[in-house]
Amino acid sequence: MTSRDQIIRLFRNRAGEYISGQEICSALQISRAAVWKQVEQLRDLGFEIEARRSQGYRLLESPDLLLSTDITSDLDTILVGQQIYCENEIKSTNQLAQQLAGKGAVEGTVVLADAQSAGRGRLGRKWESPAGVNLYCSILLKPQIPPRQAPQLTFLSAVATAETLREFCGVDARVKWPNDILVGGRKIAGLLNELSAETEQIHSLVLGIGINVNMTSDQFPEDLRYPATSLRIETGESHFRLPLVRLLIKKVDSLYAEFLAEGFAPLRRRWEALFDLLDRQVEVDLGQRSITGVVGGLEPDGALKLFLADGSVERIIAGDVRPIGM
Ligand code: BT5
Repeated sequence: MTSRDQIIRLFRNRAGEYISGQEICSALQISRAAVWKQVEQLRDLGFEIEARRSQGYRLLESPDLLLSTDITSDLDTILVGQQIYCENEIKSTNQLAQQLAGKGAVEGTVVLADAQSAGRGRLGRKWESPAGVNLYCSILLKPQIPPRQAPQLTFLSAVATAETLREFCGVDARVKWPNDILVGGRKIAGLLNELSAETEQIHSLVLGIGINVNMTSDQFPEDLRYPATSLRIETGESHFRLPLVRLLIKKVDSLYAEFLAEGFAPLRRRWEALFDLLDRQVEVDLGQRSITGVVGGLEPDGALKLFLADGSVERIIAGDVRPIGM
């Protein structure tokens, strides 16, 4: 732990109390001048710290920063979040997670960034990633499952994200097949899973999760594929990202443990409970052609089951699903 992390943890553990300079010196094993320097650096980051000559230092306010020391404190997960990287601005958290995987990073490693300069969507699309307002998160997994089952874990990040948003602030987050998270029909989060595998074995699977937290309407470009929203737009207030990311990490951890122990079935049930197009008439854009039918749920492998008017059943592996008559 760095001196900065230690001092933050000390302040957090003694919320509202003055801590003497001497006590901080001995806890961190640094000089008084170094303590002062640390305090100044924290102030530069946006921490409000009061200093009183006879009593010491007291933390008054913390900024909405993502610091690994805060995230890991009493996190109590089985696997996810044992190692956490919190970056300022990087190209893409998925890209860094893949690089770390190549260097042998442990399963469950989490990469977070305050901003992304080249946030990735699917099929080479871009993910808008302004600084300080949203969550950009990648989680490295190494499941011992055949690569053809890897798409099942797209449903894991979808369920984790939607359940997290619902529990965090009560928004009616829904899943859209295969991997968007919507509130009131508007996209609040996007998911991008990236796989590195050979025929028989998965090397790494990076779950990329982007959640619009405090983004305001004027921060969205006009040419988005679908209407977009954020937690702030939906709830009318801004939210601290720290408790949100902790909840998300815990959720991914418990769902992954459940997936490893019991397979896809429980995840599929959870996903279907968050999917509001079940039994609905939809149009599916397959690229070259579109088909219409009634949604019959998920197949065991994650494909979407569609009942067509002629009585046949179509399995959709990839495509864009839109409800008809909404
Ligand atoms: C996605 O792609 O929805 C996947 C987005 C994954 C982003 C996360 S952030 C952490 C991790 N690191 C990364 O580099 N990526 C992941 P797709 O379904 O292709 O949607 C992309 C489309 O959504 C774009 O073409 C825009 O039209 C729209 N879009 C872009 N930014 C958005 C935003 N912040 N909110 C809502 N819609 C957005």
